[in-house]
Amino acid sequence: MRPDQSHLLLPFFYDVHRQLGVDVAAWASATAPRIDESDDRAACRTWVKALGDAGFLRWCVPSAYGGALAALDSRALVVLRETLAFYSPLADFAFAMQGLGSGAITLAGTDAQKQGYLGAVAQGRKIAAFALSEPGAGSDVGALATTAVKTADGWVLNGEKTWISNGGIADFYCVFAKTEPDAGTRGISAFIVDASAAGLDDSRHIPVMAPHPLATVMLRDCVVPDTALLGPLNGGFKLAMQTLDIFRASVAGAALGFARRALVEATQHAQQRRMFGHTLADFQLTQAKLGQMAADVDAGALLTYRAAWLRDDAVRRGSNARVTAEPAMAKMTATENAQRVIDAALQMHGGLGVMVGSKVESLYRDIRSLRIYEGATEVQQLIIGKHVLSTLSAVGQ
Ligand code: COS
Repeated sequence: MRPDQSHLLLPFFYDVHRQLGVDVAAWASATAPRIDESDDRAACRTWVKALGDAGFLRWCVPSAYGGALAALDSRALVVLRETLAFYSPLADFAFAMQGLGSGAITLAGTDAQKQGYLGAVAQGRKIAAFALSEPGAGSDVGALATTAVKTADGWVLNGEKTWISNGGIADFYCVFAKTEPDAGTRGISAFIVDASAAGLDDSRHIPVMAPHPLATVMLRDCVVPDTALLGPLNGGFKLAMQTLDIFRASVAGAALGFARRALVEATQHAQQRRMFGHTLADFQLTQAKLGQMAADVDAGALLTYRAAWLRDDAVRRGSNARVTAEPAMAKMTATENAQRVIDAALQMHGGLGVMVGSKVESLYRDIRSLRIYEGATEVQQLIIGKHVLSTLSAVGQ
């Protein structure tokens, strides 16, 4: 089965993205290993190795450190995630977390930090994780309570990180901690913490409805050297937000992959399933439903490609202007629309749709967390709302 990739002809994309889309679809449909995903952690490790061996993880880092292009390219991330997600949500997850977990190093690392981690990420030799959320700080990042205290030799970290993707299998974590506990978002710094660091315990696995490696990470008097500080002291909140600005558009890409797959499954089912002497596809009710689903997919897709293009164009022009509201719009719309599209596909399948093991049943579980992680839909609404207030009030003056 191959996804329809006619959207790659849109002017948002260059030939490098078009070729990438074709290559990853060919790999995922024919060459990629068939992986037993019953153990999510073992399967994710296998996917990271397979994606590394195939060269696709090179798109997660810049070329100076073993990557595919000079700078991290949002459209490439979107194309890769959209295509991988069409075939395997766990392959998409394994790819995405290598990018998200190392993204802050790409954006703000020293040369030594980049040398130490990015090449290994691109080859699949080191597994990366982004450790921001805490039991009391999910949407409200400024409320995080993990502390990093300066000592003569480095830093001592204490706290609890949770909902950490790749927790338990990561080789290193980009940990966000308070270095000035009373300064809110202006008192947070980032650290690279190796999983082998004394005082780090990532053994608490969190089982979820669409299995993927997720854990709570405890930091108890976890000592890291001065060289572990990532980016400016107390600049961690902005670094986290800049990282999310890039990867939120790619979450939208993954949602598109799920939604496109659901649309294919629904269409094929509608053309084969017979009832009342006709195929399901013969009924106007079905045609209307499929029409709505296709439009929902394309609405999410256009916002996603715009967000990725805007960021890549800003990087190309050397602009420091933030691209924040557009990825938020893309993530919100693509994930919410994908949920609706998948629900409609499941409904069209009738009883088969809820049968454990059917593709639409697993997609129904796979899509759900995308509306929550990397900023829930409500957070995206907040970000977009603030942007509207600031830009439209400026227009009115
Ligand atoms: N890029 C750069 N700087 C940013 C930024 C971005 N995308 N977003 C905010 N900032 C800056 C602001 O300009 C502000 O700077 P100053 O202190 O210099 O004024 C500072 O950061 C604080 O911004 P703001 O006041 O908007 O922060 P809030 O505490 O109101 O938080 C939300 C804003 C809710 C949008 C933010 O906390 C968020 O995105 N939360 C969700 C986090 C998330 O995705 N969690 C999931 C974990 S990852 S799986």
